[in-house]
Amino acid sequence: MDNNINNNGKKIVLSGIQPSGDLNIGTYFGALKNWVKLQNDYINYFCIVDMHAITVRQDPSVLRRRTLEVAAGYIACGLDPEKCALFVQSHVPAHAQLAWVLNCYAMFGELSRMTQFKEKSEQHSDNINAGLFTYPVLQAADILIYNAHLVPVGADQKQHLELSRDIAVRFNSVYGDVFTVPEPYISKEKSAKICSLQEPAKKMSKSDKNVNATVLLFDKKDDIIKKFKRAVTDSDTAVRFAEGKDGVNNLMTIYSCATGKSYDEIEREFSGKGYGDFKLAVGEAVADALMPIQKKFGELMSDRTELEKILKDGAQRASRRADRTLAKVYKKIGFLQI
Ligand code: ATP
Ligand code: LTN
Repeated sequence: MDNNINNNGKKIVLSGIQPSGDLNIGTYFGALKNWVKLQNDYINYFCIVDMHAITVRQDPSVLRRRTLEVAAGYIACGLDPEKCALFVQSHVPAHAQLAWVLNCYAMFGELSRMTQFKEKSEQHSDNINAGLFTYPVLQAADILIYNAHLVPVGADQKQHLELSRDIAVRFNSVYGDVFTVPEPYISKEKSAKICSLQEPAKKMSKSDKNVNATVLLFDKKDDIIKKFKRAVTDSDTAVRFAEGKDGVNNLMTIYSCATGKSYDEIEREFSGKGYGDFKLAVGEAVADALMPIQKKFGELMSDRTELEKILKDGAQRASRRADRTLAKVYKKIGFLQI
């Protein structure tokens, strides 16, 4: 019997988002919305991974503000602090402690193959630091320290999840069954990859410098509509999901995420209409879907004491579990216990 499953038969879920930029509809439709769906059926740990964020330069005061905003964003999107431990990664030191140990079980060659490392190295060629290189090891520590069974992420994180599994299996093969080998949970729906509105072959990214490429969770309705109006499409005129129509495909995906309509329904709805009508409808649907989230976010941000209390409680709950795993690992590898 798996001793990580509690009396109600519930397994463990863990995931995280970097406070590296403002939350956008990519992180919402691609990740957060799925976390909300899972929260009743699992024991949940959701963190704000501030230690990952500093692998690229951050302004300290902006990082502090964003960390709180992402926390408020989690709750505004529907995570319930009673059902989930919501916490900041740097508040639970066991993540960094386990990461050091796991560094010694992750290979230079496998880390060199990580596409996120290669992409970020190109984007930040003046700062290819060691933290950027070992980023996936800290991610493995985030996951393995809770013995998480399931890790809900967007499609871009598949490779990091495979590495976490490899590290767990490698460690277990030396020391016995210490870690649960985690499974990725990547939505089968197209929301697993929401793309940039300006370069629709690329994923919509929090750290994109082009403001028209991303729709922020807290953008005003007028701005949302403007951004969709400017979205890159193609020289065809028909709203249909097809190869070579990345821009329109992405807009159809976003519209589908916001309204629950299928691609067939969307094609029928806009048959005979042009891209102008379609873009306006997408903008309005997204603005409507975000409205309740924005309202809740405003309320949460106006009570910082309450937000800090939630994060403190989350870190305590997380630490209790994380410290147990760390103690077991230290013992297994032969660190002196006194
Ligand atoms: P950065 O641009 O700073 O690297 P990011 O925008 O990629 O950040 P993360 O914090 O790295 O965002 O990702 C948080 C979660 O959201 C991950 O599970 C990731 O897979 C998912 N995610 C992020 N962007 C998208 C997207 N455009 N489509 C689907 N899922 C996404
Ligand atoms: N690497 C992820 C963020 C992240 C994460 C995690 C996701 C850090 N630690 C643990 C799932 C589980 C990203 O770049 N999107």
